[in-house]
Amino acid sequence: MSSPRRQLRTWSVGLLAGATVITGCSTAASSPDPATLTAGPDNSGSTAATSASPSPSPSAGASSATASASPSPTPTKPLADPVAKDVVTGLTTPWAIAPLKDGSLLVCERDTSMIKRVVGSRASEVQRISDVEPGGEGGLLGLTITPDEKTVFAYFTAAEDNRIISMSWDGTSLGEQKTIFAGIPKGFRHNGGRMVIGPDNHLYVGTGEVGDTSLAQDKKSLAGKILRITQDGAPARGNPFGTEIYSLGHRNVQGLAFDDAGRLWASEFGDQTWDELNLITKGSNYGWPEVEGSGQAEGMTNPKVVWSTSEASPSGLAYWKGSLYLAALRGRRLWEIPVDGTDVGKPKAHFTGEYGRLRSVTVAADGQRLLVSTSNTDGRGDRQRGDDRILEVNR
Ligand SMILES: [Ca+2]
Repeated sequence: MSSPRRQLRTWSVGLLAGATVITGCSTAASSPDPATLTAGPDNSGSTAATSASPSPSPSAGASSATASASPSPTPTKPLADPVAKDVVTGLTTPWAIAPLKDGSLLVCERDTSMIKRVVGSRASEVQRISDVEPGGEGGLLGLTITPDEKTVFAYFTAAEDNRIISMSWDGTSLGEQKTIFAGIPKGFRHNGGRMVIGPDNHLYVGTGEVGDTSLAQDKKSLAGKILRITQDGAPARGNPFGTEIYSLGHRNVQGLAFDDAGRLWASEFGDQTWDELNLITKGSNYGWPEVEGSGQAEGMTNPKVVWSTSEASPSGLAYWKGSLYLAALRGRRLWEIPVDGTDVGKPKAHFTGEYGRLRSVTVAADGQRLLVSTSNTDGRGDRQRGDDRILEVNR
């Protein structure tokens, strides 16, 4: 574990502008420390946060090798401001992007049930997924592809449930739909849907509590959880409760990303006040509905960052160049959160209001840029010319 001192901070952005929030952390045995940080809506000057670590070694965790490959301290060279340009326009409710090594993209559309391929600036239909029943926040949601690009997974809302299918991918077309996991509760709202393949090759899946808050704490329900399953849909070995459940107490997980040390981060919609960025550990309870944002509840893990819902309403999440990038729907901006081990620096906003609602953010297959999709055709946005679009972000 890294120094307990540095696990005790929750950045607070928004409602309590300038206020300090000090919270407990997931490890009950950690000693409290009066470390304080203040965070306000001021989005300038955050680069210092990434380089302020007094320690050259980010962590002593089991998987720290990748993070500490260099014996010297973290370089301090600040990154240039990110610049965005259109990759493709004219999409309808794009929800998730699966980048391919040849530079093209697979993208799924929530409301059309379609998987499209984007080559250059042109999108064309690959396949309409059958059995999708779009409605409310449901529809064709998650999409991810294995590193060998042979298998595609999709998460969608069907007639009775949310489910996950796999399909083979041969470079041009998708094979037969195979349901690998069914029975995730569905609702008009809070259907979760994000999927990511972990360093262990298992699928990590964010679900929502479908508007029934009690389900989030119910270990017998798949709602309001992060699941960890094999690519065949079985509970992954080593899960904390002997089931598919990896963590609980979530309201509606919308973003999942692994950092370069193999830690899992998740974004989550709050209710009326606080959206969350959480560092996910096996078996931990993230508080909902007992706690929204940070609290003192026994046995519950506090977020690393909270935002007022008007500044975030977070969806997709990606780790790139030492930071997490979080796409904000209602907040209409891309949040950058510097990561240093298990600690985070001051969040910084990019593109505020420029592109409207942002749904997903994914690292391109070559690692050189981010791909960010808008969500202005989802019924809650103001449609601009060209919406919805996928942007390429460079810096
Ligand atoms: Ca929480």
